[in-house]
Amino acid sequence: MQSLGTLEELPQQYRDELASMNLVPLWPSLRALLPPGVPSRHTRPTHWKYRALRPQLMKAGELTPMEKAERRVLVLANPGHGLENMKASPAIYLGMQLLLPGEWAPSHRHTPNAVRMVIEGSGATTTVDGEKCPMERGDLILTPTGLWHEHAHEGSDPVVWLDVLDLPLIYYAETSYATEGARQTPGAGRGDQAHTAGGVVPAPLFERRADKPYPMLRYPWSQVRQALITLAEDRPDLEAVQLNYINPESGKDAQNNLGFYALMLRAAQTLALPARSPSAVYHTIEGSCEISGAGLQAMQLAEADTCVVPGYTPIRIRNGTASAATFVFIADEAPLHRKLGVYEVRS
Ligand code: GTQ
Repeated sequence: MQSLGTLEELPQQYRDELASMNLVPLWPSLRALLPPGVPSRHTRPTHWKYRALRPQLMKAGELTPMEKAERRVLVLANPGHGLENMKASPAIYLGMQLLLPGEWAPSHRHTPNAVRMVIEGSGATTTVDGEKCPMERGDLILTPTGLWHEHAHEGSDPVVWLDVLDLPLIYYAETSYATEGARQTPGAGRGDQAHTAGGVVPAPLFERRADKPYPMLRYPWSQVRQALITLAEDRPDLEAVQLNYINPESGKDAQNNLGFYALMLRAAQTLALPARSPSAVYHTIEGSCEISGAGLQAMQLAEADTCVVPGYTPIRIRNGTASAATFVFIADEAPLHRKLGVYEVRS
């Protein structure tokens, strides 16, 4: 490939004149902007161990009362993006949130889309758009763009969950903001009861329900786990036992920009995942696994661990147990890449 002229080759006076006119020559930066064949990525493979992180989160519970935090979160920041930028990947924000018994995280709504993957504890609820969604381990709760949400905890032990937001993308687009609101009065519905069986949806007066853009707000782990096991038993020929969290009314991704999946690794299974353009986050709901690949230091994910892998990286994901299934929650940027027209799978 032809090497191009550098900035240093240009007379200083010319460079200064261009800068004073808010002009920049392209050619010294062209190869960095459009590198040959594969993009440059800031995202570094990064592993956050729950066992190491948990005590620091509990310490935050002692140091900072809810009134001073609003959301008591330790952000899982990718050093490749600079910790202060609080990104796991270009479009994904990850946070570990703690709610102590009796606490309440006040109602607000914001432009970024969020989901919660519950890690431990029982008895908390997230009220989303007036529906009080129970939060139990492994549940996925959606708080899509613009919907009011608040968290409360009536149980007896700390509750911890993983927040996954498209915040870096929405912030980059200069569209990130929040509005504070009054405590919601929950109405009917707990986010999951209208769509408990696959293939059927509520049909009031035989019309297809279309009034809510996000009709399902809670995906109970007990049901998703059973669906994975049933699928695995029914289809021993399937290589990947994986489910996509979707909007049951539209059949599209559950949210606009990030994709969410539950993967079951059969006992002793190793799965090869091809290089794809999106960055992806892996979180072990149950069990353990190893994620490895060329140029990637192997990451041993214990239960409740979380890691991120940059795009365009082929990986192998191996069940850490020979005798039991491992269940992995995955979040990626595939819906965004499809909308941008840059989604790619390389074999
Ligand atoms: O629970 O609403 O991790 O607004 C970051 C921003 C959680 C939340 C985060 C938020 C929330």
